[in-house]
Amino acid sequence: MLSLDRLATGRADAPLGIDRAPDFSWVLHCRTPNTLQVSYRITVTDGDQVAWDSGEVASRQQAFVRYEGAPLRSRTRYQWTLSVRDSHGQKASAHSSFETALMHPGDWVAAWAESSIERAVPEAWAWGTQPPAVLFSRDFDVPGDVVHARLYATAYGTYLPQLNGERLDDREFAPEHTAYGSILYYQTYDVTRLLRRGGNQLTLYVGDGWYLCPHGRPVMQDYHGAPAVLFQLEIHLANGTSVIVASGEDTGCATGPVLSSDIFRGELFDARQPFGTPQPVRLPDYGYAQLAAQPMAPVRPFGSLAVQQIYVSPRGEVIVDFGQIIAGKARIRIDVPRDTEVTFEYFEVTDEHGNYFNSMIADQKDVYVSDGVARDYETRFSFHGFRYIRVTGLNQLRERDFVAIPLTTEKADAGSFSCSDGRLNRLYENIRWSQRNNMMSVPTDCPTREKAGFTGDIQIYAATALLNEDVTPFLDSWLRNLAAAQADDGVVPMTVPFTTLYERLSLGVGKEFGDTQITGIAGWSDAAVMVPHTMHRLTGNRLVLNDHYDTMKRWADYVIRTARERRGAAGLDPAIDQYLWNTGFHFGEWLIPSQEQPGGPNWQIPKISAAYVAPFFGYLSVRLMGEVAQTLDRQADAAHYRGHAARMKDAIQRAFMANDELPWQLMGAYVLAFAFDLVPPEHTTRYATKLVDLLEANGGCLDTGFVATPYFLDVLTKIGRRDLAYELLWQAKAPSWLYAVDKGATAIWESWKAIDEHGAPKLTSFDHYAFGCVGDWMFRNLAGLRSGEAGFDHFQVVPPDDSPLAWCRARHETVHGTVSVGWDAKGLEVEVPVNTTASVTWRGRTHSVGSGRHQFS
Ligand code: RAM
Repeated sequence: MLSLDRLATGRADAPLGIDRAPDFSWVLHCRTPNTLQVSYRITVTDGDQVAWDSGEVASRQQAFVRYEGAPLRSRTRYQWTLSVRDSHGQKASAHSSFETALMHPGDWVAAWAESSIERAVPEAWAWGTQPPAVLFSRDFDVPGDVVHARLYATAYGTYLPQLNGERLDDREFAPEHTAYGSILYYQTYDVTRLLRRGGNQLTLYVGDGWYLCPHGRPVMQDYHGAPAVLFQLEIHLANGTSVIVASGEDTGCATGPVLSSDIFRGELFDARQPFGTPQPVRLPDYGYAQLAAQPMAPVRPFGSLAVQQIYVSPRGEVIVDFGQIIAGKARIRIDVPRDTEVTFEYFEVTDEHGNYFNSMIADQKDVYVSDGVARDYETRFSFHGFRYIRVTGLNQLRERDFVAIPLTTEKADAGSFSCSDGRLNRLYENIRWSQRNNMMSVPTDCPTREKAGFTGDIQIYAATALLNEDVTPFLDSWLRNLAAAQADDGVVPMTVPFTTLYERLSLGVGKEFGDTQITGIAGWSDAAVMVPHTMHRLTGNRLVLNDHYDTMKRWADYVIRTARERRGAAGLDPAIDQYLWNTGFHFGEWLIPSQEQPGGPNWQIPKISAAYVAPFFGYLSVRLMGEVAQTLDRQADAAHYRGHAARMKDAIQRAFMANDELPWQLMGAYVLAFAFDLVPPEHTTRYATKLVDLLEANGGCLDTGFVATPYFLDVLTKIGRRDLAYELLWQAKAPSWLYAVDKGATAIWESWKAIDEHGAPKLTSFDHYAFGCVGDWMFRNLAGLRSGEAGFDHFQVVPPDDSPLAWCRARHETVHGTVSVGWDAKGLEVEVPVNTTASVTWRGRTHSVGSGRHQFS
């Protein structure tokens, strides 16, 4: 029997608060083997009005089907019915729904309410100098019984909403980190249950968040530096009437116990401080054009962690250890006399003796001052990256008084990996933790020092991210922000959202490279093309290519134009140079381990390695742009970018590959040359030998940084040395993945030698997902599970026949359902979801299979 489930709108189950044409997906189940979908039909209705009838569409598509009906009306719950026919003539149907929010700026009647309380100008990075959080409040009457109520709300700052003293849900950091100059999300809440007949109070407690933080300040015109809220509560009563309660002149503002709130560093909470009498607000006209309904799930707690041990360090510090690096906060029972000041300092690793170690440029700290009342305290407007807390001011610490609460943008789990080597399993767990810890509203580099949406980091990590979790809405949201951050000339900044800190940094490093304006960065800005391309490759999502096509194209055009118009420093023949992107600032092969130096980045590396990183990545972006155009059937563009990529490849070969070795004796140069298929056939053997020589001369350890590491193991396989790929993965000397595991890492380190042989930590991040990119290779080459060119509608299972492992299992939740692979000495078991096919290679024979469970021995 055919059945349907997981009907999703925008990858979510019956969401509230849609303001764009949504896309639909579903999963089919059927015990009959070899089942494919033959057609689908979607009808979307609003009461008895049909808003869209797709008609019967002969197609196997079961995800990313976009609504194409009548314009959607605001505040409407639409029902949708799906009917599917399969290849055995069976039919099934199912229903779901979604609800629109405010589709038009004109739907907003609320006025912006801004705090009138004087704000001291905070200092960047100085803990405790940010002004108090502001409580916006509105008292109102509900003149009847409530049948249905929605709150639409947002803020400049991050807000915590409560109705009659109760939190509306468990989300954190609304309205999320966005390119505030053009995008500000608003949230939709079902508050029916929390309202009562008669007097009610709505409050929004607003901390500085990203928007108001001096070191997170957005790059935008008309920045306004005060907390402000916009809310519209729409209440439908049993008597058929409705009431709107909106922000405006009846909103008051006051400060209270949060005396300083800094999302990067922590907060100062003085429990003795009551909220003041509400003051009138200002009513600035910030308009509604920037508003968009939050298009993805919120940041939420992801379970909780108990204390593993509390100990006194050699220096006499009291340290609470949760055994795992997380990003989030702690809930702490505090029961101390009035006026006692308690300090919580969060950190990732101890020094080699077990003492507190601050690996960051500033503290991560919360301070609580007691009013004498026992309570559970948790920071409201900040999060920290930590495994340990150093506690001062509390006597008699009890393990049960501390709970760590990991926070992350909520996403459906989409993967698992396990094998006969426990160290690889730990590596995989570390990857999962770093992924969670670095997806707090936007993909970040680390949850501690910078909390920044570095474009390079997610470019490197996107494939692994997609195999582990359903990050589609999350990345799609980030790409909207990327588009907003893209400059008129096509430049994509180093971070998205772009903040003034990174704007200054970009201008500063640019000067070193002879530029007075911000230029695109190879391997970082290329995220504009590479992230959507990777999303399509792993999920078959054509919408993402369509929706972001202009951004991608503007980026590829920037590369082409920059190469043509600017001559590089090497003095190459202009006929060649015009196809090489070889000017401007680049991070290059960022963090090559042998070139690292104590105390900060080695800025020589960008200079040297940019000479190949920029032309190679420029070529790749243009080539991928050609593929994207082809996928979308835009033939003229496809021919244009393909032709251009061919000329770029030819120029690269003529400029750098005339000899039997590359001009740079860096592993990364060879890795990328092979990875991007740039090596001329006559040099393949020689370059391969060269790469192997470099690896062997380095004691079998990699010496690649950010941009080449993701390709290293694949390149070794490509040159016929899978044995060396295994050696690299199983390498335990630094630098290597397992070195970190052996040193007790519980997340992925930023630097390969973050902890030295003697256990001494460096000033670096211990929670950076970038090098976790190896997860993608592990799925493909240890488990042997590989997507097709456009998702898993046809995939491959190719367990290695020379694996050092005794067994391996992996699972991936595709848009079609669960794919799983498990093999050991006895045989192979593969699960192929309905509406997919697979080719399975086992013990030298290839089998074509359809849906069902298959065993091979
Ligand atoms: C560091 C970040 C990030 C990297 C940049 C270049 O500060 O942590 O990982 O992308 O620099």
